[in-house]
Amino acid sequence: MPGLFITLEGPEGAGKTTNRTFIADYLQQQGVEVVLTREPGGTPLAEQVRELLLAPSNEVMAVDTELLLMFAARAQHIAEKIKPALQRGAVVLCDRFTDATYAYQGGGRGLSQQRIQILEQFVQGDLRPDLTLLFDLPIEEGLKRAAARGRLDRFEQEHQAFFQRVREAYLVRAKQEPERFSVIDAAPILSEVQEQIKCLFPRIMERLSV
Ligand code: T5A
Repeated sequence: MPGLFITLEGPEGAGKTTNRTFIADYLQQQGVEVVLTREPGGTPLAEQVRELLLAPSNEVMAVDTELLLMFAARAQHIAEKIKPALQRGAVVLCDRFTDATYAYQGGGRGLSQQRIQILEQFVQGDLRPDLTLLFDLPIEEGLKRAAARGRLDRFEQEHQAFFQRVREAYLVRAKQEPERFSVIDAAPILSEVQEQIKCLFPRIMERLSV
């Protein structure tokens, strides 16, 4: 497909949403069509599934239910928004995608990679991100930032060890696919984080002109 699929990943409060806007501003100044989106969510139906997934509840959600809902939302998101945008030649900037499933449902919840891979292939076919920015930072710092915004969602109520496993799973994936991943140190002040991101702009523009 002629467009470019860029995903932003990382633990809670890492700065993905903040920096997605920063990247979009730069690309739009270059005359590039940018589609901003997120997971779970991104379409009206998938946003409804997001509500189910994030709402704190007294009923414990089975891990397989959580996994299937993530991929159900993703199937809708890909069909309705991501693929049409990529076919038009747009840059899709997506806040979380399937690496989050490997990190949270795999690393965090302990589901096997093979189970996730089966659904990834079923739902996505050949679709994979072209570039993934992993915003990495100590768990305590990210949770502090997320907590400062108010009420915690179902995931944010997890214990520290869960997030530690999530962080580690992300870092393992980044090591396995160094061509696709760029790891950003998300701990410093925002301007320093954005200096690191700026270094990626030539690479993104180059990919767009190929
Ligand atoms: N999930 C998702 C799964 O389990 N499996 C999956 O397959 C998928 C797709 C989604 C949840 O769903 C789970 C993971 C998640 O728990 P979400 O709201 O999309 O939830 O994800 P969150 O990580 O919770 O989103 P956040 O908004 O909390 O984190 P962001 O987007 O990384 O951070 P951001 O940009 O909103 O920043 C948080 C705060 O920190 C400040 C910002 O101003 C903001 O107030 N900040 C900084 N402060 C100081 N220094 C910096 N460098 C800062 N950068 C940002």
